[in-house]
Amino acid sequence: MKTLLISLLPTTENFGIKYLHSYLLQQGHQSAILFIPRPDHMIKSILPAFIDAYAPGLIGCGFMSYEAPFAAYLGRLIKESRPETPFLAGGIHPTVDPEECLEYADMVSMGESEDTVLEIIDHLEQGRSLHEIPNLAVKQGAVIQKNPLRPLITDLDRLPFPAHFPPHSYVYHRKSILPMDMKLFRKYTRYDGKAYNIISSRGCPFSCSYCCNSFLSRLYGTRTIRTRSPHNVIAELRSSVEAFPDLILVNIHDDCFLSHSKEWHQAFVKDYKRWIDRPFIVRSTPLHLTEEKIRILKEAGLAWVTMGLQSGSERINREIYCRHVSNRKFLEATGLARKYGVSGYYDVILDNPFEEEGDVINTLRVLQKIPKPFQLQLFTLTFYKGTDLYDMVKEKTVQDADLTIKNYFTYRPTFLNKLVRISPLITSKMVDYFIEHRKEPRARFTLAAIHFFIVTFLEPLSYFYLMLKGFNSRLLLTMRIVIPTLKTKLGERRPRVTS
Ligand code: B12
Ligand code: SF4
Repeated sequence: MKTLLISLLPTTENFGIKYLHSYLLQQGHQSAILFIPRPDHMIKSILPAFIDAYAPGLIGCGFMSYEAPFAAYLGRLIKESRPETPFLAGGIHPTVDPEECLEYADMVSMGESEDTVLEIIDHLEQGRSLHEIPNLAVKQGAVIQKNPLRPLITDLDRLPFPAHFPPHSYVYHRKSILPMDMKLFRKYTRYDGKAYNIISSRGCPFSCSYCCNSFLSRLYGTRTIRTRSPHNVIAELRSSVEAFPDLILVNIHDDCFLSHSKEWHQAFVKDYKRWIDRPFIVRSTPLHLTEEKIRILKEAGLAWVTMGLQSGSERINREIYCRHVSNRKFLEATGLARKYGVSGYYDVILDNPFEEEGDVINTLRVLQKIPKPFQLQLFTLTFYKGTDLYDMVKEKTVQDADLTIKNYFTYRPTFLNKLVRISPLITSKMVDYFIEHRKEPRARFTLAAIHFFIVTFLEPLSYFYLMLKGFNSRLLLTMRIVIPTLKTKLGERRPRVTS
């Protein structure tokens, strides 16, 4: 039986869908992926014919919350036009809200789903009932039945590698569904497909209240991190650089790559230098970034590290975000990144209704102390259903709390938010001046002008400089990734049709 997996991500870099696809192919099933990077309603006129031609026995769609309105549209479209083909929803949003998804999906697979999808296919092929399959949520009349979850996969090495350019894939491009070719793949993959994305572990040592990990750790009753062996990770990377020698960069998406043990990193680094030898990017919590680890990783090509400050108010971090990291610890970690020539990319959350003006000023005070140069990644606080913070806001009915799913990057253009944005590129004295004179029209006008200049001209230059530094001043290498990066950054800010 054939399965059609649908991805709604704006890029082809959908780990969940790729893992499922590789698993089904490895287990001897036929599977295809349909990427819909620019969802729009024109698909209505061509999707049913595509389904007829491919003739899947199961259609699965994986999505996040902001993609849910379009997933609902697709679900209804499939129900109306091809009611005989079951529509399965999976991924983080259906895991958090199976009830909502069952309004347009025949079934929902909650949580990690490799073995669940396999079991569904087996049951469909044998004409058996699906109702007892672990992880599945189904509607029985008006009642929703949620089956218990199967244990999380502990031996991640048993899973096949997710393909960079998956075989049997199609893309919705300019009102047509086309077989994916290299040109289309590059168009719809960040950095023109020249960065290889990989995950070496599942899970996070933290459980921040705004993050879906707070939901997942409650759902599974554990915060254990499951890791692949360094050998298995290197084997995946080796096969990818052999197949795509023009890969420039490796982007490691683990929630906290530095949570691996020192021994794990040592084994990884030894083979990485020998076989892969390309700059790589990681994410970490400040608590896990130690001198020893960053030194080991820098030697192997660590170019930059993404880390969260989120707020410079320790009260907010502790009481609202449940992040038990002091500002001192965060600053120490930024100092280590600087010391070892690793570029820093630091996350800050804005527009938090629990924050007062003084809290945002505290954030500015911490930012003033980070060794320059560094880059900020600013997010508007989004309350995802299922997270601890969402529940907290609902309970307390906090004023100004916008519970809709917003574009992450469109934070409010307030005076202090703008000051946060430009703070890496102005002097500490200027930050002091703007904080002190924040109510005065002259300061407000000057800040608006400087903000415009910095965002338009200086930020791209600073980004280029940080990349050059992270790539150990290798100008040619930096130039090769600059254009794809600019395209990617602009693309991430493009508004999307989602319903
Ligand atoms: C890597 C990652 C990305 C990658 C790739 C995303 C992807 N879908 O693969 C990139 C960088 C593209 C990304 C982008 C964003 N991300 Co992101 N991302 C993650 C991260 C850290 C890991 C996800 C992952 O790959 N895990 C490993 C794979 C194997 O697990 P999985 O995806 O969960 O898939 C399994 C199951 O969910 C299920 N499943 C998945 N798909 C399907 C489909 C079917 C049919 C079935 C049955 C099952 C199924 O089976 C899979 C295998 O076991 C998660 C946090 C987390 N820990 O989950 C956030 C997370 C998914 N991201 C999130 C967000 C908000 C975003 C952004 C919107 C934020 C932003 N920066 O703008 C963007 C959106 C896209 C854009 N505009 O580009 C949120 C989503 C919250 C929500 N409720 O929607 C998360 C949960 C983080 C958080 N804040 O809590 N992200
Ligand atoms: S450290 Fe990052 S990935 Fe981990 S729970 Fe916090 S926000 Fe989520």
